[in-house]
Amino acid sequence: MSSTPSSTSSPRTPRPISPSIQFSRGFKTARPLRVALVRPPSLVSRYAVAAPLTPPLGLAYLAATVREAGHQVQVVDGVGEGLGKPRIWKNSTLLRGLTFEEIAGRIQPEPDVIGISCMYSCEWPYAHQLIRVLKRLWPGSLLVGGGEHFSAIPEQSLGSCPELTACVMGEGEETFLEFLEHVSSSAPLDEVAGIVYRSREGTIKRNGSRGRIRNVDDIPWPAWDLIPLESYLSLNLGLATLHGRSMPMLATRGCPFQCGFCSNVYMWTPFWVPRNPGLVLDEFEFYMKRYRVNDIQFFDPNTIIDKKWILEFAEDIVRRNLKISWQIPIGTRPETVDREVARALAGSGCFTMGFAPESGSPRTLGRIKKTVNIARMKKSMRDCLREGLKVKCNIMLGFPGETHRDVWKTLRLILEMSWLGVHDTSVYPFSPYPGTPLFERLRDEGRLPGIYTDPWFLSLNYVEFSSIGSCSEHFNRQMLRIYQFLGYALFYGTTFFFRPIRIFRLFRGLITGRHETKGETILDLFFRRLMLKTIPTLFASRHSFKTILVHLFRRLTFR
Ligand code: B12
Ligand code: SF4
Repeated sequence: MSSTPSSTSSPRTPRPISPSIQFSRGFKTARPLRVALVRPPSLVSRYAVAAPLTPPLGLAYLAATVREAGHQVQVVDGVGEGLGKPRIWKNSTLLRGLTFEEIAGRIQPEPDVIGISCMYSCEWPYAHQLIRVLKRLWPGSLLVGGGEHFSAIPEQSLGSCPELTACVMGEGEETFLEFLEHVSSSAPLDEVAGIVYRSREGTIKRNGSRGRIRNVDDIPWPAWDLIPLESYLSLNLGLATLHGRSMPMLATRGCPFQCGFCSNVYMWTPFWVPRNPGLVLDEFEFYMKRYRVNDIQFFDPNTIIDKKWILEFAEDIVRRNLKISWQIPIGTRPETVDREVARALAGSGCFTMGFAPESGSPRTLGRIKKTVNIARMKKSMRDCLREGLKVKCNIMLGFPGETHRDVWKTLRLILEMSWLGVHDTSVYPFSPYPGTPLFERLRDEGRLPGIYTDPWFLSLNYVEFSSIGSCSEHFNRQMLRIYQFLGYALFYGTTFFFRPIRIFRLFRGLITGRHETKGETILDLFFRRLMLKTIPTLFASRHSFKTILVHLFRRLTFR
């Protein structure tokens, strides 16, 4: 499933895949370090309708590996430990989670290494300040960054943040472990593949890249016991449709495609590797007993690539007689999804499925290197709908070079999807995320005004209406907003007009708290936020729409 990109270590080109490095399960360090892993709070636009809060899967994986190697590890989940404490930061941004002081107060004294996770570039302005605060408190600790943001622009991160010692690029487990080994034995960092670091002389150095972990079944399961998972589970938080206590999991790693707006190839290389389906289910069965979960939400960027694999996975769920639901919320590719696969998915409890056509214009698809056949995708959607799956589609508008004609073709696709019976859509403006080929092109052409400033980073977040910019040369941001509005209006207008029963189902889902579609979940989260704003004391954000109705009823009936 993998292909090899050109081999040059320039930050602008995909990193080469070095020969397979065996993940050393059972490795024990001779000199354990005190390691604190920190996730900063979530930052989204204060106008975001609904931005999901999810458990930190990557950090949980990293913590498990570090702990298994014998280090003393602590995780401070700046989101999960501060749920229900939203505040406004820098006027336009909603900060959800712990403040600098609260995070610092939770770190056990004198850590040798503090690892900061930054998954989203829009969260960098806060993470940046947090690093400064932590370095001031513990000048002797080494601060290391990891996650998508640091992997995308490590030199920029180190250059703008002198308190940072190194950035780990890409998949973190092996690289971070090797980094810790070098720190504990005071060995030179130039030997650690996969990092960019500040040398003793103060210069920023990029080491050679590291291959992806091949034997993924050996990676220790996420250390959820170090993370306040119950806070997320009890509030039914996650990225998928609310369906009870849902566990975030990975069935595969990476993606073999190279879309121009996605950082996959820089972060993961175009190498897709599935786990053994039986071991994925063993892990889930463990969670069922340990955390009383009933639903899996896969965080994989591309779960369904191999037909044999997905059929085996679905059959195994049936064979084990697991009474669970599961979801594939991130946009899937259509190649493997046919009627047989859709039937197997539905028969094994899968109930939601995301597709990502992104655009209805073949010209745009070519320009963004989204090698997808729209006719094939519509067929896959139809197969899923016929088997009773709830289908969501992701659309993007405003790509560089996109014309009005391209957008109209996309709007037509949106209408067709609604006509087919697709349940939900998202229509997002294109954002040039660091680490993506389109970002690099726009940056090199000088078309990203205010690049690397805090407002620029903050604008790269959930539907930031106030600062949405159009990267198309053919229409401006006002027009982009109109198109975006049109996209939603066409989709939901047509859906509710031709399928009015869905309006009833929507309200039923909101009232019962057991959702069938992503739209219900988004509205639920929206109501929670609205209530929090209007009647904050009564309605902490932890209450679901159903709980709010019960509260209201009790108040009205003086109970
Ligand atoms: C699932 C997902 C989500 C989920 C939740 C993800 C989560 N874990 O919390 C949801 C739906 C919430 C989400 C939201 C958004 N997402 Co998203 N998401 C993903 C996706 C598909 C998978 C992430 C994942 O769990 N991977 C699996 C785990 C194991 O990997 P990992 O988290 O990266 O962790 C590994 C390494 O990063 C590293 N690591 C991580 N932390 C640390 C820390 C240290 C110290 C070290 C050493 C290493 C390290 O080690 C880990 C183990 O190997 C990625 C794409 C991808 N391929 O990864 C996009 C991705 C991360 N998302 C992206 C974006 C842009 C967003 C949004 C901003 C979109 C928007 N328009 O608003 C929002 C964020 C808003 C917000 N502030 O909350 C971009 C980020 C690009 C960027 N530079 O900002 C990505 C890369 C997709 C893309 N377009 O290229 N997302
Ligand atoms: S957008 Fe999806 S299909 Fe394209 S490279 Fe990224 S993860 Fe793969």
